[in-house]
Amino acid sequence: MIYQYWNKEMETLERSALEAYQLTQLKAAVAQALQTPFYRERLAAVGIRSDADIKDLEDVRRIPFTTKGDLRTGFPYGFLSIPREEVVRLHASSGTTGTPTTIYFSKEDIHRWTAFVARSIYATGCNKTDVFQNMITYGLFTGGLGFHFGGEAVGMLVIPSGSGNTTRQFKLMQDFGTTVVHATPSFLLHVQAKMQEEGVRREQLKLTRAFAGAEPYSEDTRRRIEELLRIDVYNSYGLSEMNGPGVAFECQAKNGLHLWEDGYLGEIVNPETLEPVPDGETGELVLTCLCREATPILRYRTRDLSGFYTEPCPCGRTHRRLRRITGRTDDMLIINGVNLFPGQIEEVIMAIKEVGNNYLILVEKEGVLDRLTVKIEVGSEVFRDDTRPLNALKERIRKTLQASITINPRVELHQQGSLPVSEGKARRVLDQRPTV
Ligand code: DLL
Repeated sequence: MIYQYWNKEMETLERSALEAYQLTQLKAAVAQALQTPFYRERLAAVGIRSDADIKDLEDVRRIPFTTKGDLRTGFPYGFLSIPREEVVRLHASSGTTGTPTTIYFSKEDIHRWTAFVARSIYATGCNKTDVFQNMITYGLFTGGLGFHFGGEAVGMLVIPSGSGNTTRQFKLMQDFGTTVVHATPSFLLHVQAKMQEEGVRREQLKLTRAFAGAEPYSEDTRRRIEELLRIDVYNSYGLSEMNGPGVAFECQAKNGLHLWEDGYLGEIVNPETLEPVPDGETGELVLTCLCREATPILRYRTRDLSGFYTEPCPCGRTHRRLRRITGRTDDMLIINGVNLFPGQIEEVIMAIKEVGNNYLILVEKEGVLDRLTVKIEVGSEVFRDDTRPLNALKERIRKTLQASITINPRVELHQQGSLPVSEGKARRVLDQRPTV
């Protein structure tokens, strides 16, 4: 395999030089943060009054963590560290769980972010001969414009199709010979199911690759999309607080996501003790933005669970790789006292070949007990007059799930296309238990 690099020098920089660069950037980020009242107070409390108080990379651990709650208290302009007139764009989180959080960008911030997205796209083997259909929400969400700018920087022809409207997406793919798409994995699965339904043949499309991210998905889901659509799927990770997409991305080796460490300083901590975990172990990812002046964010608790691979990547990049993010610390469900991550269910069911492309997890209260129901789409061939195969499949899924999650779920099988589909991030869990 011939690997291509957008910025070979930086992507393959020796670790010691990379860490020296990180230190310079960390000092700059701290200096910038000290421009905001929030960080001035937070940092003063631990004796950091100037960037000179940061002497080596280990000093990052002296900095207090920043949480989503902190960012909310600063809404709208509390974290802005440059004059308002220097700000050229804002992005915001959806705010479905409370006050939205806003990130501001200067011109230079947009350039730097764009370069990280371009680097990510290029690492998957794309170039200016590609036609790129960006099937993700544009607007305040970072996924649309982030990939749009990155795609243009690579020189690809970018089709800003946005999410939804599947029939129109097929038309665009056929008319313009789309080779690369970007979407959430759940939308890609929906696209594939619709393709079948509408009789669009794979041969009519020129697709080779997809970038899939913005929500967790399992390795089996990746494999499923790759097999059904006959494309390569690259995992793409990012979050609004760290600009958006382009934080960590898979290269052509497809074995973990390179965290672009010249832009983002990553730590893995135990979510309870907040102490670093031993090398390679799983914990909560904490990120410091090293590439933005308008909204400095230090040691942000992402809530995402991951860990670093310890062995080097065959592509030659020196930036460490994160393992697939399978869930968030705040995703965890407690069902009759047993801890369960929705990702564990996806891992089991997506490995069963009869299972279709969509599912929903329902949690209810039945008397004093919690009741877990997994609603799963399956192909129409299973729904026949003779219900024995359907019941047998249902029982097989139930048993496989129970063996893995140790909770006995109720399993419901539904016709392909009948469960709700989200155009943005999938909502996989419906927790209808009364809040106490
Ligand atoms: O989802 C940014 C993005 C856009 C990433 C397009 C990739 C592609 P937020 O809306 O702030 O930003 O959501 C960030 O989504 O903390 C994770 O919990 C989750 N997430 C994002 N990418 C992945 C992924 C964008 N590849 C939150 N795997 C993050 C698992 C992901 N979870």
